[in-house]
Amino acid sequence: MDLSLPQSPTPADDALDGPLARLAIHVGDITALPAGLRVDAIANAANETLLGGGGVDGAIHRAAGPDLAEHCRTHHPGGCPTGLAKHTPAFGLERQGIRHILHAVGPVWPQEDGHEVGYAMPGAPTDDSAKLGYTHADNLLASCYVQLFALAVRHGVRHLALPAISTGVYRFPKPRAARIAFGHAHGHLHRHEHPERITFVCFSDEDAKHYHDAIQTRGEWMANRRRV
Ligand code: AR6
Repeated sequence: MDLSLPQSPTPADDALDGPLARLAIHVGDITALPAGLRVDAIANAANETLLGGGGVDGAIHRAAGPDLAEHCRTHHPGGCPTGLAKHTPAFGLERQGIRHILHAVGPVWPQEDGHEVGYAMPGAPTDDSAKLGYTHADNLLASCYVQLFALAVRHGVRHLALPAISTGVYRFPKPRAARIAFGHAHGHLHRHEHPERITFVCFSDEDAKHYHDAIQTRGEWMANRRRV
């Protein structure tokens, strides 16, 4: 299912809304995207080994086949530190027109004794409506997106599909992660011609709602975030 994004009703919002035409939300499996979307690169929510795991990482490794892990072992023997991203070919996913996999390692949302300790910076607000950019995890997730977009530019990607990095096993709060993903995608598209399109791939309608909420309320939170 593809969902169109809300467009600006007022000219005053044009600067904010220009890149919206190049953003989309798709609900489904990132390893089985409709051919009509013409996605040529997908991002992976990897771990630091780059050798595969569960969740979207497991699905991508299964769809790409064993050559992917072998390539990572040979070309990225140190794996990838959290907050960075690495490029590989798409191997078995090339049958679907995908040429690149961009593997980002998102942060684990910190917990101690079962309690969230994500808002660690002194003076930071303590709920999820708080300004973005006050936690180390915010900045590491933001860094993933910056790195992914830089790799997409370097490899001439035209249409990049992004999963919701860190929001599964790594427990990053989903509304917060959607704001970070949208904010950085929007900022990148505002300044760059490539990729031409970015699609947020959500595994459920509920996950897609976090992106819709982030976009609809962007006027409230984008001005207040702490830029990194
Ligand atoms: N297509 C699209 N989205 C998916 C798919 C899929 N096939 N499968 C899961 N999701 P996660 P993380 C969504 O756990 O939190 C792995 O073991 C899922 O609903 O895949 O960054 C790695 O090896 C969630 O919203 O990634 C790492 O060890 C989002 O993808 C660790 O998990 C991310 O969930 C990374 O954890």
